[in-house]
Amino acid sequence: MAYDTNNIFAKILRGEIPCTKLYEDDLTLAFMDIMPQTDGHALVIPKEPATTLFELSDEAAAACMATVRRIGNAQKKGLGAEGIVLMQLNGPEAGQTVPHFHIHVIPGSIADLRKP
Ligand code: DGP
Repeated sequence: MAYDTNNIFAKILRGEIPCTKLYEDDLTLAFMDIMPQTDGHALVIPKEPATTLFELSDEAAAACMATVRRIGNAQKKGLGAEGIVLMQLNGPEAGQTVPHFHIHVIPGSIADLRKP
């Protein structure tokens, strides 16, 4: 699938629309989800233009997981979260709505989610 440079996360990466930024490094950005499933629901995205996991470079995949761990640790420490749910959808058929690879980092339990 060709990467859509006008998707909302590409615009966030370019600074064209705002986000509540949690963390940023050379390869990744973490920010609050605008439609949180639970308090503290965050998203981690790579800076490289990948629509799904299957276009993502190994380097960016590793960097995303390092950032996920950083955010999850902050949720545990700052929010007292005992469980952390990771969710990652690939393709509209899976329910992916924003065509830029992202990992949901959700404090709480799978039972707390409003959508699967
Ligand atoms: P998915 O269904 O996995 O593609 O999740 C996309 C998520 O992106 C969804 O939880 C809502 C979030 N989202 C959509 N638009 C925006 C936005 O403009 N800003 C932020 N921070 N999150 C957004």
